[in-house]
Amino acid sequence: MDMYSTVTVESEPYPFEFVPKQCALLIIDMQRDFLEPDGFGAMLGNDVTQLRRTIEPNQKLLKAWRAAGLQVIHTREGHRPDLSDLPLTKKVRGRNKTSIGDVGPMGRILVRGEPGHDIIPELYPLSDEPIIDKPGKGAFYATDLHAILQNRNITKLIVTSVTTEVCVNTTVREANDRGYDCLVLSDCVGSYFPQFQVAALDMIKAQGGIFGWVSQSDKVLTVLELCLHYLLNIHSKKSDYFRISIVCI
Ligand code: C5J
Repeated sequence: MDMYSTVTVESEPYPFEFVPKQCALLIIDMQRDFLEPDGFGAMLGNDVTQLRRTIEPNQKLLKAWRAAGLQVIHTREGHRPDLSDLPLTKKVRGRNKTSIGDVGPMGRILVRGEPGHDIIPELYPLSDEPIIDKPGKGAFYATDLHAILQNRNITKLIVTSVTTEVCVNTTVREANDRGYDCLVLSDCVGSYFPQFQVAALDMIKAQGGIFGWVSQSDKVLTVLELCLHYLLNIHSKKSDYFRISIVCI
């Protein structure tokens, strides 16, 4: 078992199989405006603790995924500073006094380059990890995500982060229509609304996994650990072999 073998994660509605090297960890919209207590989400009256509980499991998973040398991709929801990619319908929906593009608690709300639009420091991308800037809820709409996945030979996605019923669900549905299999980790995705968290996960795994699979991060971590142990074993056996050969010479 290594990063090029098929591995299996205990999941619902049935085990999820993937080849680690052909699977990307897709971290959706872990942005300051959604998660921080003085961000846009909190300003609208949402309980950010419902999202913040996902930070720690995502950190653990990200650390392990990076250590295994696997593909990580981050997304951010937001718009151009001139708002030319912001539909008026999205701007005015909700009838809030302050909306997307206006000055909010952390700069202009959901505008690229503003502090609130950026990813939280706990999960900050490394310089070689692609960041997909998306104007919509789905990560495939008006982005180059599909091209990046195709070019890197990625066929399956482990999807995490926020919010479960909005950007995570939309992305998983878009991914389905493009031929990707998705595993969603319940402890790594969050909604401001506990009832939507449950319903959104149920919808993914219903009808034999109509949109994908649902599991927890510890199950993926176990599989990654097994792969890493296997690789370490192989390497230590190889170095034993080399040591013995050198001694024989
Ligand atoms: C929302 C998101 N909820 N990332 N965005 O507006 O789910």
